[in-house]
Amino acid sequence: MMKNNTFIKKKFELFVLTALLSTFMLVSINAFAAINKPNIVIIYTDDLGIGDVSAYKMGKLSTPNIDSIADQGIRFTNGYATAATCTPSRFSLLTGQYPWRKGAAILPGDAPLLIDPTKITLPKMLKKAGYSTAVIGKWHLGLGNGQINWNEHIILGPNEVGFDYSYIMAATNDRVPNVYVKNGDVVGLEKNDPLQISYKNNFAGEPTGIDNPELLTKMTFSNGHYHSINNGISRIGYQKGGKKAQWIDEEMSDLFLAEAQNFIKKHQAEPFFLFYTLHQPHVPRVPNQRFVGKSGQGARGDAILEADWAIGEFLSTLDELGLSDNTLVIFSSDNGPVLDDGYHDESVTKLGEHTPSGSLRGGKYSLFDAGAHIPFIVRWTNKIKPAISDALVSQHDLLASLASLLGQEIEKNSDSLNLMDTLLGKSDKGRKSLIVQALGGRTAYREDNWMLIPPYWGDEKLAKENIETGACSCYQLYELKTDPEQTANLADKYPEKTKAMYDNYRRIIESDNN
Ligand code: NG6
Ligand code: CA
Repeated sequence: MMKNNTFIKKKFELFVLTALLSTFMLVSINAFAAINKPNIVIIYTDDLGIGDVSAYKMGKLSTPNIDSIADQGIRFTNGYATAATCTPSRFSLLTGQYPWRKGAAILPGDAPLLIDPTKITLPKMLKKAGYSTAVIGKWHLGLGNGQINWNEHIILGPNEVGFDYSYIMAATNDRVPNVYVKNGDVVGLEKNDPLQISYKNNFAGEPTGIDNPELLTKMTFSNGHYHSINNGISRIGYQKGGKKAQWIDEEMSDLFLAEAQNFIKKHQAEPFFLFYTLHQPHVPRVPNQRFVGKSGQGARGDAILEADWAIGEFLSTLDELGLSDNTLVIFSSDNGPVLDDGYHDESVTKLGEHTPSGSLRGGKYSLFDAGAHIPFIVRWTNKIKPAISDALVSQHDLLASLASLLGQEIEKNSDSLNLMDTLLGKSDKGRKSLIVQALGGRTAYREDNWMLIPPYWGDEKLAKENIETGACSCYQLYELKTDPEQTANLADKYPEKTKAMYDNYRRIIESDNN
């Protein structure tokens, strides 16, 4: 009996030891994984200027939650999107390739998928490294093959270029279709009310902004945006049917936030990559009632406060799940700011002293610096020391940088540079040069602190948007460090510098990198 008891005791001890050991090993493996594979979240706003983020201390809005990312991270003062408009910037961020190599331009809502599904993308690379991947929010990179039937499952979209999960608006909030698409299916569509989309002709009997102004109950258009009406606002393009599936703008921010929170809750036990692409402050700016009037700057300011709040809630969820220390958070915007982008929404009249582009010249669409010079902040709590970096970094460097962090090989792609040490604050060396794309596929060239704008003919100003295009029949050369406002064109003063930069710029443009 005694003997038997000892035996059982021994066996139990062995069991406890084994259990402890395996728990220890599991914890170690997790800790190892945690060090090597941080979760990655890119929080990406739409048309937010560098001066809109109060951490940059340029404007008059207060964005405490975005600022908190900067307080704990590295705030880049020379961070860029590759373009001054949405589709090209997003294309580059996801593919690591310059947008003009692909002729990327602002897409209509029924455009086919722009990204080649056979090519490497950021989410594909991360999937290979063992990540669960999702895009939640604005897409604007095309869907399908050009012949979309919105009532059937849509093949060719985020899920075909590396995202395990997608919950998106197809294009922009001012373009049809005004519905959400979840993993290739329109959400909430009813069989007896099919959705039809056209960018050519209206559907018989459907009201439009131009013909039925009495139906524009929320805001009126100032430029374009006079086609189909949804939620009292007319948009670009025609849509018919799918009434139950049509979004309510006031609910969009909360919905994307809830989706983002759900995704990280669901995937908290594994490495995840979330591309959280907020729609603010793109037009039409229709924040939830909770934010209306809160900025004193009209709908644009209110929409930014709404976005900042959502970002705060999202960061709190990371905290509550105990994930903050193991999550690399990258905050940025797809292009620079614009005030009147097609609707009367008091963004101009109530702007006051606020400066969305800081002291930079131009804005969204422009070849001048405010077009693509955007807020860019990287946080990895307790891993990187809070700092400000003046290094030149671009969103399309994330592919090569994160691939290097995770030991992933990527196909030869000389557009995307590995700047991981810089992004983590271990180096202050950025890229030497960068090409940025403006409206109409025009490009400008930055090298060190110099910006060269080659000659372009055409309007010097977008009249409605009140933004300088940067077009001039002359060469323009600016020194951005001493003259960030781009007031002094030094091309005539430094003809050799101008020529040398032009040659370097052409060399990149002509380089074969597809
Ligand atoms: C422009 C729209 C503008 C906006 C932009 C795309 C007009 C007059 N203007 O053509 O409102 O939708 O396209 O913005 O229609 S972006 O941020 O997605 O690039
Ligand atoms: Ca944009």
